[in-house]
Amino acid sequence: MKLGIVGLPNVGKSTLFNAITSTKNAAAANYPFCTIDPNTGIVPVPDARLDKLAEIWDTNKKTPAIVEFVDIAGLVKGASHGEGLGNKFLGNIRECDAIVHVVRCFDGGDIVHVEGSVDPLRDIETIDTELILSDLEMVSNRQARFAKAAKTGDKKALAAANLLSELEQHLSDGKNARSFDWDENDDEQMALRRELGLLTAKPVIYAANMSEDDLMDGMEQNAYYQKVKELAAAEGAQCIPICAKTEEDIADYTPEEKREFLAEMGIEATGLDNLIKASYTLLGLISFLTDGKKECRAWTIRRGTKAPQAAGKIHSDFERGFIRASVVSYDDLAACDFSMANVKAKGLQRTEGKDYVVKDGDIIEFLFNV
Ligand SMILES: Nc1nc2c(ncn2[C@@H]2O[C@H](COP(=O)(O)OP(=O)(O)OP(=O)(O)O)[C@@H](O)[C@H]2O)c(=O)[nH]1
Ligand SMILES: [Mg+2]
Repeated sequence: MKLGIVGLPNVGKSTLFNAITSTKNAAAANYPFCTIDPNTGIVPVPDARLDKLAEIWDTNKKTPAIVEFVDIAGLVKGASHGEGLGNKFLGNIRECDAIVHVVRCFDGGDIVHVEGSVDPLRDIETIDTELILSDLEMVSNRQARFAKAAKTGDKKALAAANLLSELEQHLSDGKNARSFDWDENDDEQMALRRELGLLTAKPVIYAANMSEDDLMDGMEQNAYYQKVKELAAAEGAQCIPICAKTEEDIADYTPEEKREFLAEMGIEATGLDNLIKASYTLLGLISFLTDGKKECRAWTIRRGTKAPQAAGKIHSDFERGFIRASVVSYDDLAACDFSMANVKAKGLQRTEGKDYVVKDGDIIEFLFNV
């Protein structure tokens, strides 16, 4: 499961990637198309719950959940027709499961903007249009193929052809595939949707990239950000304010140095951790926790996963021989002052069976027998 960092050239995608991955692996410089080949990085997901458990246990090993980010080249107008290596770059996005759309929300005259001015809504539209056009081409091709197959009386092909006709119209109207009226209960439709791998069907988060000054003055005051936030809200998407440049500068600070820096700036936290957490959620992922002196660990599962399959993440024997799970939610533990005695006294330690749907922040011990 990975997220693609997408946007116009020179808006700060590689800078953000370097900040997220705490590396300088991606070349970030003030000229468009600095990035051509995608950079890939594995990023630990910040989790205060895991930190707290590790502290309580004075654990030997703390293992966070991870998520993968891909820094993709900038898209320009005409990308869907191959402009600026467009087809290659769109292909890189197709391989991702979700999108972080970086939008330039800082002025700064010396940083080149490919369109000559700063206008986040126009920029978002430019990118969306290219993604929609690329999807449209794919949907039209597939529609024609299904329509041909339907002529032989193939009912499935006919249903697919009709669905894709509607989708084709929807995209032609300039709307993205996310907002199409999919029938989530129709397995064949969902399978077709997955198979198509449409760019605009992928979930998206907007990252509003602001200047260092905004970080100090308060990011809410940035008018560009407010516009992006409104647009995101209308789409039901999240918009996270960040200052990629500063994040990159402080990426290799120690936690103490970071705290000092934030205190000096008069802020509590930067946007980066929020962005990583939101990205993880965007992928439909949650974490359950295991704890102990030997190791405290956050395990990644898809939302909706049942206890035996969650156990299988730890070891296939756990799933095969699953008997039951002993579960305490982190929030309950916290509410009991982190005392297991209190948790038990209040009956908050639950025994769950094979149909239990694991929740984010569950601390679990599995009982199994093989
Ligand atoms: N002032 C300011 N400059 C930034 C910020 N983020 C990025 N930049 C600068 O903008 C320029 C472009 O940044 P990159 O990260 O290379 O941009 P990109 O989106 O990866 O660009 P391409 O790979 O060419 O598509 C660099 O000179 C960065 O230092 C920011 O938050 N504030
Ligand atoms: Mg780049």
